[in-house]
This record gives sequence, structure tokens and C-alpha cells, in this order.
Amino acid sequence: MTDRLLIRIYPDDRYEKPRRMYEPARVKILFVAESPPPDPERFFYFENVPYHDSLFWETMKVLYSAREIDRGGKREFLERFKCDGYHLIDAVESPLPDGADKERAIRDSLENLKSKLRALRDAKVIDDDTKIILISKTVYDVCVGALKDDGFNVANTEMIPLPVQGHAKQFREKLSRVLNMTTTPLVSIVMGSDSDLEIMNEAAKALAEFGIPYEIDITSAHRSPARTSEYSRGLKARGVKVVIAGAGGAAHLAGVIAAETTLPVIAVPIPSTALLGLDSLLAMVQMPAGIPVATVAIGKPGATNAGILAAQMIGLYDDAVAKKLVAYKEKLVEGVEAKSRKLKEGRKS
Ligand code: RP5
Repeated sequence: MTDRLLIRIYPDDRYEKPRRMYEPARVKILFVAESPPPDPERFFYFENVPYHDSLFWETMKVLYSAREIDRGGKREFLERFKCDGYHLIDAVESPLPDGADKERAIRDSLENLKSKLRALRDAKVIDDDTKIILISKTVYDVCVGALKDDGFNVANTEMIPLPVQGHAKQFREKLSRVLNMTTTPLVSIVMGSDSDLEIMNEAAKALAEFGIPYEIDITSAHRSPARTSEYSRGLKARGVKVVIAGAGGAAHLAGVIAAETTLPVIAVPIPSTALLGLDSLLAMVQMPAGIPVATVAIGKPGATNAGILAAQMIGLYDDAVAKKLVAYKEKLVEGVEAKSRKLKEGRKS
């Protein structure tokens, strides 16, 4: 259904291909930007772009509390963007030439944008819960009233500027405000270094599967002890319910956080040294009596389980998450049954 829809929405297949790679099954937040850039390789999501992608990176900074940007990690951010149910379309389908009258172009293409959004709604890619965030003053000015009148859930109460020409800070502040109104993170995923990100992303993916808002950040128990302490002390007041902490080597991050908060802390040992995570596992699991951390397996399976375990904690009071957990277990059963059938059929032939 979505494939058919994309072909209709993005008739120019230069844009369709990169966008299709990052099309989530269900969109939680749909960003509407101005228009695709002239060169399809410079598309907002497209990973091989070393420059002219400030909209992408400034958005990532807000969504994932990423402070320092590692451009080499773009694919990871893109994957997470998709997994978490974010998507972006443009108000104008084709690139605008330099000096074009943007306002007029967006106005002329408004009916087209509305029919795209209706098609997404009919295909259940977006629904009443999907928040639409309009990026750039022109898009906001032209579209806000028209989309609201059509029953779309526009989240902006003010325009958000494009993060160019000195507006990056204002972009981040305004986008954060809109997002904070819509989602408060319930789980904090923290890690000692950006080299842990690939593994810790698995926890993020698991949380996204259960529709649980999370934040993700880097803080180190030994390299930035004051920052770690401040971060840990502020968690509860910000509404976070569970912490997932990943670290490699001596790996005291989870223990240090647990010392500073009464929130449950789940520790993920990262295989980042010559001891392949056994060092971190033992450090984490051997917390002395009084400061527990719930330690999971080394590496990606552990990170996935940390996400599921956090979901189970949230599911104790959140019925929607509890239902998703039941459905998840049923899917596991079905998966085993399908494998069993396949095995038996293979042996017959
Ligand atoms: C730990 O040291 C981090 O959690 C990471 O696993 C390991 C190596 O960090 P980098 O040297 O890659 O920054 O604190």
C-alpha cells in the first residue's frame, strides 16, 4: 500500500528512491519543509552528503539531544529517524530555482500538498495522532490555516525558521518547544562515548517499537563526572521513568547514575576493549549491595533486551504499552511456529 502511495506522491523517481529508504510504516511526526534541493543527492535524508545539510543535523540535535555531531554517523541517525516514526515531505514537489518566489510556489502547490496528506491519511500512514510540524516561515505562513481547516493535526503554534543564516539556535529552541509539547521522554538512553552508539541504537529501536518516547545522550562517568552527576540528578524531575546506560571497559556509568537517582537503571555492557565486554559485564553486574543496576547481555542483544525491559517497566502503568508487549510476545510465538512449519516442509521435499 505504501509503495503504491509513494509512487503517486513522488512521481520524480530521483527523489522517490532515497525517500523510500526512509519511509516509516507509520508516521508519528511528519515534517513539512519547503522543497527538495536541486540536486537529489542533497536530499534532506540522503546519507552521502557532506555539506548543505544543516536542516538534517539541526533536526537530529533536537530529536536525539545530540550535542556534538559525528557526520560519519549519519546513516545511524537516518535509521533511527525512520524507526522512530519520523518522516519529511516537501510543500513543493520540485526543486525551486535560485531567486524563486517561494511564497507563491508554496501557495500554488497547496492543493497538491493537501491531497498528498489526504492520501497518506487514507493509506493509514498518518492518522489523527500524527503531528505535523511545518518548517520555515513561508511554509508556516502559507500552510498553517489551510491544513488545520482540513483537520490535520498541525503541532506548531509559531513558525520555526530554517536553520540557516544564523537561525540554527532559534530553530532548535522552537522545534524543541513543539516537540516537548508532544512528547516527554520516558526512558533515558545514555552511553559513555559515541563509539557505543551503534549498539545502543538497538535499545532505541526496541523502545520505538513499543511507541515509548526516549532521549539519547552521551555522558561519561570518568571523562565528564560532573556532567554525569548533573544529568542523573535531573532525570526524575524531567519525567524520565527508566534509565538505560551503556558503557565499555571499566564501565561504571550505570553504577554512577544509579548512585544519583532512585529511578531503575539498566546496564548494557559494550564490547569495546580487548576483553570484548566481559570486563564491562563483570563491572556492571557486580555492583555492591545497596545500589542495584539490572545488567543485561553484552552488546546488541543486551541493548535490545534493555529496551524491552524498560518497556515492561513502563507497561506496569501504561495500558497501551502493556498491550503492545502482549502483541510482541504473540509475534514471537508465531515466528517460532512459522520456522517449525518451514523446517517440516523442507524435510518432506
Ligand atoms: C567507555 O570507553 C565508553 O563507554 C566506550 O565504550 C569506551 C571507549 O570510548 P572511546 O575511546 O571510543 O570514546 O567509556
